[in-house]
Amino acid sequence: MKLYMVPLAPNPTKVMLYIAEREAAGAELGIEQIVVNTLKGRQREPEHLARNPFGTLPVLELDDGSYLVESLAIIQYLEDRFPEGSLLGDDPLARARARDIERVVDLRIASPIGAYIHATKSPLGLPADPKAAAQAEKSLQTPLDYLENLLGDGRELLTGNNVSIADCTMQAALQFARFIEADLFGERPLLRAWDTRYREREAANAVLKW
Ligand SMILES: N[C@@H](CCC(=O)N[C@@H](CS)C(=O)NCC(=O)O)C(=O)O
Repeated sequence: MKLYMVPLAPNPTKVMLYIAEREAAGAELGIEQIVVNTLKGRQREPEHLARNPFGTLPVLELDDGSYLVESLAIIQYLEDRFPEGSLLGDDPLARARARDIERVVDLRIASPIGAYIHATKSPLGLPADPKAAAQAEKSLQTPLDYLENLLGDGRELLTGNNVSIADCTMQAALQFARFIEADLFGERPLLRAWDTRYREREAANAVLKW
């Protein structure tokens, strides 16, 4: 299999972190990673549009030559195809909780972080929009409080003491913020401590560049 990706971009990064976590735990997924340079607009060229007409990353090329074009579906496929040592585990409630927190992170934190970045110091060169940045920062407060409260029970990581897709999605979003040197944690010591802990992991060292 081949993963078409680009370092730094959040959706590819969450899949890259997922793969690195599985490999650090001993899984052999056999995925070659290929960079599609979005700064040069390569994702909009015919070669990539033939893989994914939406021109986005990540894309997973399967052994039969077909493609998956959504990051969460890619992760779910790898969970199902390589179930031994899967990140979600096999307890239905634990799986639901991991997915629940991951969705909160992706929809309520990663999206506003992306909006904040593009409204302040866009890597794509978009014009600054202070009003949109303030709105994005405001909408981050409740979901960040939610995570701080979860960590209040002493858990090591976002879903419990084992790594989960929620940690991968959150770190992918935070890397994007670190790239523009934005600190969006506020007064949330547990979240800061979780961030430090996560970034010491082998998978984080292998994938995160910022
Ligand atoms: N829902 C998709 C979103 C993919 C997406 O928007 N990827 C961004 C990078 S984080 C991208 O490829 N942007 C380039 C573009 O839209 O031109 C997923 O989760 O995979």
